[in-house]
Amino acid sequence: MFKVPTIMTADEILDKAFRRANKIQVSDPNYRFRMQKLNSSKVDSATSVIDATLKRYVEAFPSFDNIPEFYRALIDLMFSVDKIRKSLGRIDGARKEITKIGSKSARQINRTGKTNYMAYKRTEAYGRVSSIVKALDPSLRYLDEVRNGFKQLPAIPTKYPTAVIAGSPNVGKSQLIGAMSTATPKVASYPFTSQELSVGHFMDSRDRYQLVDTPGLLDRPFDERNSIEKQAVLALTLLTDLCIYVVDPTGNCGFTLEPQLSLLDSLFESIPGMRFLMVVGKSDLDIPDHVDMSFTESFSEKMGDRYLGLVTISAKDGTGLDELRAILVGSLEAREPRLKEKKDIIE
Ligand SMILES: Nc1nc2c(ncn2[C@@H]2O[C@H](COP(=O)(O)OP(=O)(O)OP(=O)(O)O)[C@@H](O)[C@H]2O)c(=O)[nH]1
Ligand SMILES: [Mg+2]
Repeated sequence: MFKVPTIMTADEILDKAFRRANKIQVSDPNYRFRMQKLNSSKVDSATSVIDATLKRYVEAFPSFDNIPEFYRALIDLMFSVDKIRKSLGRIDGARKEITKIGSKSARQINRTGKTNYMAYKRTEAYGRVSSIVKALDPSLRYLDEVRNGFKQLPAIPTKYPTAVIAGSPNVGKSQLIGAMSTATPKVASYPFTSQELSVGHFMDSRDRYQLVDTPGLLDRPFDERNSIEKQAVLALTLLTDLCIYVVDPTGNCGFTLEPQLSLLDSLFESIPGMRFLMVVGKSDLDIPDHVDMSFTESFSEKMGDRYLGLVTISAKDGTGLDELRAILVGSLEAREPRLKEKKDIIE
């Protein structure tokens, strides 16, 4: 999604530049002019190659002010936006300095009559340029790592109204995303958690809506997470402020209601601003008699306007899915402006 070319090391850049310069041939019957042309062209060629190479790198990186917040947060998590910016700044500064050295040296070469001095000026320029490029090596290597990291970013469009799906393992999250989606949900990888996200879409008469399932991220209490995972969860809040919380009261998932509700509690406490829509699933199965279904009242009280209500569904026979879609469409339209990204980096 961010197309950045492979970034060469300092030595590779210098090799390329000097190899190009060494191939230069000039013709002039006059020895002095010939030497002048040869030395100034070599300096010019070497510094232009370096300038063009570094410029291409700097321009290939996205401008972090213009990318969706979700991606900026993930990149900041994997690397450091500040360090990337500084590295790019250093490279751009070096590039300008090298261009200056190139034109100044070429001018000096073209002004002198002494052929020894011409060669000396060229060697001197090479030396200065080499040490500047060599000093960039750590920045170049860092940016190449960042570039490789870009490939791991999950490909999730940010322009569609989005809801994230959470709930204990086996409650039916994947099944729900499949039943709601118009096409087979796509799977995207989520950096550092080695988790995958699955992304589905559905349409109402006008717009496209997006559902994101996060296996392994929102199915355990937040406190049991390491800090990377916590931040990964928080990055999700830049994508959406609506969470579909799936509860399975039938016991089919292997959990009673109690741990499922305390997970919801933990997500509510730890993800600021997230609104929750309770989805009670597997309605095609019987709920055991001892299960107390009055829990919803306390949630509605506790969560206030962050509680969007309850829908009973079955992903298996389709019960309640239309109602669920209608509630999502209504609630997502009222979402915060910050979540409405103007730009998108996914086609
Ligand atoms: N009867 C019935 N079974 C369902 C329904 N939804 C899901 N299941 C079953 O429940 C099991 C778990 O469903 P998944 O959709 O994989 O659950 P999940 O929440 O994605 O599970 P993890 O990804 O492991 O957290 C599967 O065997 C599904 O067939 C439903 O509406 N009715
Ligand atoms: Mg699943």
